Amino acid sequence: KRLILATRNAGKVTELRAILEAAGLGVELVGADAYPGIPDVKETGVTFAENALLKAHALARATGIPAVADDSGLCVDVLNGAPGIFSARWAGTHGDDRANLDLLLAQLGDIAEEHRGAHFACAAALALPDGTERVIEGRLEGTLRHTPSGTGGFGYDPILQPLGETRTCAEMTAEEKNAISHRGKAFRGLVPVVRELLG
Ligand code: ITT
Repeated sequence: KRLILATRNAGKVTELRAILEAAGLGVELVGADAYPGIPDVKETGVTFAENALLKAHALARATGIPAVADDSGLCVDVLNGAPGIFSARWAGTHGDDRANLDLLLAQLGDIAEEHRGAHFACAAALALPDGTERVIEGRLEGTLRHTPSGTGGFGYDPILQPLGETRTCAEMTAEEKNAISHRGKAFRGLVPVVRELLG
């Protein structure tokens, strides 16, 4: 049984593969790179779930294989949930993590600790070629530091300090972060769904 993950991020493939293997489902996970020539889908949804579903359906349709896709981002309380689905291109250029983070810190200015609440959100969608779909969402709640700290992870990790933690996500090992992260929760939540639909 094959499952394809709609990402070019090798780290995500490794993370989901480990979760599926631990569950002993007998499912082989491959990255979208294994199927070259599939056009990128326009992420026109207004929620993480809508965008994840768009990507999963497009890939399942194009390959004829069950597909998983995730969409994620940082939602800041005082910004009414922004950058949200625009997290990867908040400062204009897709994937310019440093510029995105610097802009966000500038927007927050010296707003006090108690008003710096934020969460990472992830929606993981599974779509079958016949159109069957499921979505699982995960969150990681925390507060935003005034200055970045740590070199691990990516994106906004150096400024998000999870609730109950003294470190930022960028100061944790990948394993420590996966155990509590929005994506870890959403991917682990996919296990029963994969068992139901592919098992
Ligand atoms: P894909 O190829 O899988 O689409 P992406 O980086 O473009 O990867 P994501 O949906 O994974 O898209 O992430 C969107 C943005 O949200 C990402 O660029 C970060 O700025 C932020 N983000 C998401 N998850 C994060 C995490 O675990 N830590 C830090 N920032 C995160």
